[in-house]
Amino acid sequence: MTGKELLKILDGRILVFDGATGTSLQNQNLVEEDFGGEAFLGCNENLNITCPAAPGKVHRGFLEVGVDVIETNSFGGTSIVLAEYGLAERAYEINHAAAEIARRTADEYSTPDHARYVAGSMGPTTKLPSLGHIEFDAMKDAYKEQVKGLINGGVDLLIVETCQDLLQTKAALAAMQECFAEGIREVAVIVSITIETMGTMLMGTEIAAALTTIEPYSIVTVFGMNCATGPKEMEENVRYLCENSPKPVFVMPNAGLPENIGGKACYHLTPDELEFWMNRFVKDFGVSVIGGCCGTTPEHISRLVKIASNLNSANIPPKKRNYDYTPSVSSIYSNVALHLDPPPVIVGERCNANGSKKFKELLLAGDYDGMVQLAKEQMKEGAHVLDVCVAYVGRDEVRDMIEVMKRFNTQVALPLMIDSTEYCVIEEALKRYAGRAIVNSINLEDGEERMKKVLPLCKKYGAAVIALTIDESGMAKTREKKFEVAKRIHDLAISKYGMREDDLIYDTLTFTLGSGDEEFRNAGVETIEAVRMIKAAFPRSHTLLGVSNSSFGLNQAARHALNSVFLHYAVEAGLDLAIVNAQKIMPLYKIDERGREVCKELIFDERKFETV
Ligand code: THG
Repeated sequence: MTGKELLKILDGRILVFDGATGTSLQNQNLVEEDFGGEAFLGCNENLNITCPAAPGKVHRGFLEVGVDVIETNSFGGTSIVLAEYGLAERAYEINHAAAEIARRTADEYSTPDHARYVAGSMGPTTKLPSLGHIEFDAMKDAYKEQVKGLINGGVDLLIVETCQDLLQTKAALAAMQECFAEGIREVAVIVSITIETMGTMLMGTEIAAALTTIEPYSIVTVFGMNCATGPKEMEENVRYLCENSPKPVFVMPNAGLPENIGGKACYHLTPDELEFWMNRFVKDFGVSVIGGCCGTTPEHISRLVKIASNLNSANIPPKKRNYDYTPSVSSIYSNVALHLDPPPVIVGERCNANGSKKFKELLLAGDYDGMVQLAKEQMKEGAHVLDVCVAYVGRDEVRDMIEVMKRFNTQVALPLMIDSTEYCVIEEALKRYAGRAIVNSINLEDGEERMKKVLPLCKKYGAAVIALTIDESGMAKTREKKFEVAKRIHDLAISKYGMREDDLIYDTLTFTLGSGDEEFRNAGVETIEAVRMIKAAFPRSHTLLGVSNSSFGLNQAARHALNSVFLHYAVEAGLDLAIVNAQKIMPLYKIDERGREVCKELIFDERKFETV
């Protein structure tokens, strides 16, 4: 089943997933021999080989009560988890077997009136890449093996569930993208995150940040949450998703919060209670796909089937899908919209080896913790996003970026902008960033060369991207030329590279205004007017300027004044984001009238004087 086919099915009905696999297997009181010996006791995935009747029985239990989708017994099926039982080498075989068992059982129950589907279950593994437990590529490769086993074994779709670290989720999604590109049959994908009782994912990720990070992935058809709590505790997050997600929403709660009784997790939510909450989520909130996680039995799930079958396409509640979602970027913790009211989004400029003496010195000293401190300072100064550039002559930019990203990912709460001209630096950064980053930048200086390399990375990791108005003939100077280059990038990025209008942030180039150079007399006004033209033509797109460039060469006081006045007029023309020193931007009333006037004349080329 492709993503399109899944969406089509969801147009007319609610889809019902099965209930708990793990706790259902436990309830079969399986013994050592079933698992294939003492060494494998508790390895549920090995049962696919040693005792296929056990997962088969779980599937039957749920198919009997009428579910639409059963999940394969492969939650812990990556080599990462199987290694704990010495079974890493058998990962492909185990996943393939899990898929075959589920496929065979589902097919037995499938009728022309009621198709039964198989979802390949992919758990979070036992490692958190954001904490350095495992490298992104190693995790991605383990997931690739699982994906191949599941798809070749016959699943209809894949579900990455119980996600705890968005970097783990990204590794799973990168694995799928690579498999599909290698010719493995493409199937629909569901991503389901776990919000712990404290209200965030295990890594501290808020629901909005998770949605912002996963939403850009075009291979993901459905997004939602499962595990950790019962439905009651999920209510506010389910409401958030239904109001904000452009993708249909998935909810699969536990049978309440587990209670530890004699070392065993016990779940107490009754089928009545589950029915009450899920009915509310479907009918009042607009959830599209429902199921049960830990502790949910066929009796619980029969109530979900009842909810779904009471709704036919005539009375199906409108599934809320927010196509007018707010384009945002995100750190591992929280998100920031790409347009704020009042504007602009402030992008701190100081974590730049070429733009800050202090950052450069920290970099040269290898003082990565000091760099984290500088990032945190900018947050206190009012920055919303941070530009990060570690390019420095004579240093290994890839290595420096890796060291910085490993720390910034979890230690800096603001979303990051990855500022580099090197593709491999960009990719190594994106691989270590759990949130949704902005890539700085693409242009048409060498024709499509740079877009061809960078945009697939943006797609692969879900990043937004800055597009500079530079083409084969150089930096665009007039508003018309800036707009023309922006439009060319816009059309290519969308039609050829699958980007969306709101993934793009145009930079109409900030030249130095105080240089006295005749060629740049109009530079300020042309840059600002180009912002206006782009916002008018592409209303869902964004604009950005590196404002401090405008005042290079002037004294400090003049720089602050000119930067502030330039920013003021650019924002008036529709600028969304500005790379600035957050601390040094002043409201206009703090600049004396004469200063304001001189800056304005400089920006709009109205000068009545010849020197500043
Ligand atoms: N567009 C995009 N990205 C950009 C730029 C742009 N990235 C880099 C740059 N331009 C924006 N960042 C800075 C950072 C610092 C300064 C200017 C632009 C700056 N620094 C002081 C100086 O050089 O005098 C030094 C301050 C210090 O040492 O503390 O002015 O346009 N997409």
